[in-house]
Amino acid sequence: LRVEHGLRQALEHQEFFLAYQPLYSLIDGRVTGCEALIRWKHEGKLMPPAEFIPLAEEVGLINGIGDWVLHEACRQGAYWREAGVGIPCIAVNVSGAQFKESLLATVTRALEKTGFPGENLVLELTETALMLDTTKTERILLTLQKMGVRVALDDFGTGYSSLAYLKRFPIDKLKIDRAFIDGLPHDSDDKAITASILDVSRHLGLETVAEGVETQEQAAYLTAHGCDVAQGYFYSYPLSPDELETVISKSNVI
Ligand code: G
Ligand code: G
Ligand code: MN
Ligand code: NA
Repeated sequence: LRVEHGLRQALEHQEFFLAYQPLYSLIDGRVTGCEALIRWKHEGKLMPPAEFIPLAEEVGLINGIGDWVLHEACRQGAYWREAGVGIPCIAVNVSGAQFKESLLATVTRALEKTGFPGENLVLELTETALMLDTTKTERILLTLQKMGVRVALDDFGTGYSSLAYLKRFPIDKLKIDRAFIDGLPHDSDDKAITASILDVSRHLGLETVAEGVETQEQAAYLTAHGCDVAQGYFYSYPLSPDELETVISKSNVI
């Protein structure tokens, strides 16, 4: 209850901020973009989003928070473009409730207000979100596609009937859940699952992003099996905007 109360005031008191984790091309090593990750400093301590995001969904605060996240990521992205910092795209996580209720309006407003181009925005959705109402989902995704906004399926492989979604919906990227990256390159189940996802992805013409890459061996396995992009502590932790700028200037992105 105390946390819920804190969460209600957090937007007002500007206690949220975003960290940005860079994504690396496994083909040429450049930074292809970053994922925005919300952070909440509550009573002097960082509260993990895995705890407060589900709470925010439960108590009806997720739309307000999601709205803030999108505006802030687009504001930062527009600033980076203006400043000549080459960040090809910014990925933003969208929760299921937000997807259903207010996503299109929020995205439209955020892009208009900040001047950030839709082509530089990626939305990370989960299979659970897409499952809520497939007709509505299809309509939302087609509208996003018209706006140039790309969609990544997050935590891929942990949800339901993943392959049916790939066939039905306009999706651009798959993010292989880090649960499957963990055991690479030794665990035979993880190897089989990862290789299969990469295979399907290639045949469907999707970009594949591996999450939670923590070792050189994992990166080598993924590169050898045709994964396009990697993200994880092996490359970089989530960073402040300033730290990300430094990484970008070293990685030499156009
Ligand atoms: O950021 P980690 O750094 O702890 O994130 C933990 C979980 O919280 C992940 O599943 C991530 O997708 C989710 N998450 C992080 N930032 C956001 C956000 O801005 N919005 C939503 N809906 N989820 C987020
Ligand atoms: O579910 P989603 O992909 O949005 O989750 C992103 C989460 O993964 C964030 O909590 C982020 O901090 C975390 N993360 C990013 N890289 C790594 C990694 O290499 N290892 C682990 N364990 N977590 C990671
Ligand atoms: Mn994500
Ligand atoms: Na994930």
